[in-house]
Amino acid sequence: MAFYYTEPSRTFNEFLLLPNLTTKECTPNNVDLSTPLTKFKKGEKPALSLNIPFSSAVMQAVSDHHMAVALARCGGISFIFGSQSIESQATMVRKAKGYKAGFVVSRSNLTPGHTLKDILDLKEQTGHSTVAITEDGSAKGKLLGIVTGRDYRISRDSLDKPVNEIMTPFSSLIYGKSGITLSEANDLIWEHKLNCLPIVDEKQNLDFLVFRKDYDSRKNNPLSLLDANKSYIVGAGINTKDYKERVPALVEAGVDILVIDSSDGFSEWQRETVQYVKENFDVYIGAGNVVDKEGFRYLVESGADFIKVGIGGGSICITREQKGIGRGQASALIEVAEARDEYFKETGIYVPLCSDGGIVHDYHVTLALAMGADFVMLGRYFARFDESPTKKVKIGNNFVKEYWGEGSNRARNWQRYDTGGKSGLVFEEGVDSYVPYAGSLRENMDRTLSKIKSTMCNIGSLSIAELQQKARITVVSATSLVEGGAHDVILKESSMAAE
Ligand code: RVP
Repeated sequence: MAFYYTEPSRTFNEFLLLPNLTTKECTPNNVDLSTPLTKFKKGEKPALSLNIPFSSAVMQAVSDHHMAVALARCGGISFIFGSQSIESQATMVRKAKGYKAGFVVSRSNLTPGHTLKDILDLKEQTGHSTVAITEDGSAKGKLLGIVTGRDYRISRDSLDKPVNEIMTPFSSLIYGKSGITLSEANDLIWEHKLNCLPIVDEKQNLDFLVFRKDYDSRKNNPLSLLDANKSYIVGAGINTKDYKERVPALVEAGVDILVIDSSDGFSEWQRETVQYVKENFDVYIGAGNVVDKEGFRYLVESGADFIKVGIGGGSICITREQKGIGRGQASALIEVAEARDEYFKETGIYVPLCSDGGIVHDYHVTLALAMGADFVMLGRYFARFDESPTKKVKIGNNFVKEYWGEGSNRARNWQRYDTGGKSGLVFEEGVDSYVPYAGSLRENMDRTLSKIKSTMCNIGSLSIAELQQKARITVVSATSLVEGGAHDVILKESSMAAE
């Protein structure tokens, strides 16, 4: 006989948080939203953490290299979409990793024997106007000079002019020595009015470049999510079909963490994929999606570093209608969080949870965190911003952005939905849609974070862990839902636009 759950499947909309005592030190400025991204042992620190509990969805319409940089600047992480060729996904990862806020591995390099034409071709290709000239033309070769846009005049100089007649030679360069700190490098940049400072080792080999333009960006982004080389931390989605080819290319491109992108992750395919990655690479990997204790256990015991929760709750997702599987996002999260806490008690290993899909209002994020998520994954939210990869179009008097599901005919990401059998998308599990255009990520994220911090202060908690311990959550009745919005008044037009 089938098993019946006694409780209905619930969504975030059906819950509210109750305030606790707010002490005087409990102010939004004192709230710390950092959160673990990878599993860790009791008493230890996770290898990777986020500075804000946000990740952007593994979707064509959401997470490319632009989104990855913009979100990492705010302190979160993007998982660059996997429903593209291995090559183009690896290029996106490389671009995001190369976009460093500090010490940059030089990405435009030539030898003194090249010509002005080569410089111009390279500039066209990479968009960089600073070219390092090294003995062997590599990023880490012996530095012989630097060429910038100020070193040549296209109208006067012949395209055949050799680089060694154009470049500022090493003997005239101001440079820093390997091992100097970023603030020392910045001092040199300011002192000598440079745009770019090369950093070389004791053998004159090029180590990094430090750019003046990055200075302001660093000051304005105190929560930037950076690795030890001051590159942004970048994630990428993979599938359980071509991982043996895709993962090496992504790792080579510098990806920090992978996630298996699947509508239903409770499968032997996922176990095999996680095990393969763990056995062959030194890279972190999340798995999912699951909606119950059994799915959580299975993937954690397979070696996953974090677990993603949610089936069918995505705004563009029609899996529940098409196949009749899924679970209300809140119910799924509550059960999986319980399983995670039990696992922690048993083993002393804490496995972060990502609540994926179905976040509509900003307070849903706070609810998800209170219910045990360590971070959330959002698609619709990010698709609305300038930084998402999709077209902004005007419909009537309003600007909108395109947003489509990975299971739609437009994305045709069959690997995400495959349950074994022939390749290809047999029926759709997602729709193609528009979302209201909302401006820049930074502006919106600042507002969302303010709301989350404010609620956390109401609950008397200064960290996500404290929120999870202290939160008191109540189910709302259908009638009290109405009471929660503006009601029994005639709204002025200016109020209608407010979220
Ligand atoms: P939302 O934030 O509610 O837009 O949901 C985004 C999530 O929806 C994704 O992270 C993914 O789990 C899921 N998704 C993506 N495509 C589809 C689909 O086509 N059904 N679903």
